[in-house]
Amino acid sequence: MPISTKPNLTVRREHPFNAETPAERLVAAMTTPTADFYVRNHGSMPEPDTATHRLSVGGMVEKPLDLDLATLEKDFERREVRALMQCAGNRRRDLLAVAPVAGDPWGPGALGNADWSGVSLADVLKAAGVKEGKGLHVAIDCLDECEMDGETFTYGVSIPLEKAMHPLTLIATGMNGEALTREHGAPMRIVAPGFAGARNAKWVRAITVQDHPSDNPIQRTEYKLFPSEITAETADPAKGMTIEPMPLNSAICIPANHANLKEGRTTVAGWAVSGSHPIARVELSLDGGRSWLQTELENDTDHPWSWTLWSIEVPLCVGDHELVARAFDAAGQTQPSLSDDTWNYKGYLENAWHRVHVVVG
Ligand SMILES: Nc1nc2c(c(=O)[nH]1)N[C@H]1C(S)=C(S)[C@@H](COP(=O)(O)O)O[C@H]1N2
Ligand SMILES: [Mo]
Repeated sequence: MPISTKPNLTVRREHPFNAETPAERLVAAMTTPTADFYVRNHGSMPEPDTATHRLSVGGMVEKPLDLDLATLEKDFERREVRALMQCAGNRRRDLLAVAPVAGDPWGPGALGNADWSGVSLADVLKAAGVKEGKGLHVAIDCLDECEMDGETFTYGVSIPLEKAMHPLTLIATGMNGEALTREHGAPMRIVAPGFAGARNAKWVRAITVQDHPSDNPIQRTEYKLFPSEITAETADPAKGMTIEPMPLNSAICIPANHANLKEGRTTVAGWAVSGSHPIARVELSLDGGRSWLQTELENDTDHPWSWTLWSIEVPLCVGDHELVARAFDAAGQTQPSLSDDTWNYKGYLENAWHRVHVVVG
């Protein structure tokens, strides 16, 4: 994969290609331009022929389907959703400061907000005559080849049928007003708003309704949350919590960590994301969390699956400063203060107060 197709990103790993958005680009606009959108791959980056690519829909359905892109777009109503996509490993770097963790050291840029378009996964499942019931799952199989622990397989995950039946869970074919690009899963991917990036499968080739989660190694062993006392040696994947919804979180995007600033007023800005309730406030502390300032919110009120951007101007005197941010949601919930409280050996779901150090001269 020529890395030059994403020159705006900070590369975390070249093979497979993994790259995040530089923080200052994230707060430049409510939706993240596709050129700036992070990329998270586990294996190869397929480039299926759009004209011949087919999607099969089967399992616990009455009428299995085999669709090409043109039929999908012609036979089903077009749907759009503005939704945040976030890697479960976003902000993992902050956990590394506590103790080693597995995986790439993502900063706060393994997320992006996009306008997705396509068809409702529920409409397709209904057309296939899905048998609705409790405890069912929709397994999604993809084209990219992954390698893990000496095993080669194609990427696959699953989501609960209830999430699959949400009208805004999409088989997306477009992103930000254009056809999906190769990096983001062309010609079709799943967009499950609010769910961890991993469940938003790219390069989808098959959808299967079944009575158990996907048996794919990605679903079985990855993206599981463990308590802090569990290590790589003691972890039993079957006992880990399958990461689906993402937690309340926020981060400072400007100024950058370790920035050198001039004395005077400085703009501090960042993102906030919430799971179940809208963001109510985002606060900034200049004294390690003893007192807090209220930031100005840019809430994307028409789009419940979108993120919130925030900013504040603060006077900074000469010296070293720690800027600390935390968000509250509409249920009054907030983020843990320390990464010691969120640490887990796989480095997922880091949402402790975000801290940035700057030097004012
Ligand atoms: N087929 C496939 N789908 C995938 C992945 C992958 O490696 N292969 N990575 C997942 C993960 S972990 C994330 S965070 C998102 C990232 O989506 P993006 O690369 O479009 O930003 O895709 C998800 N879907
Ligand atoms: Mo991810």
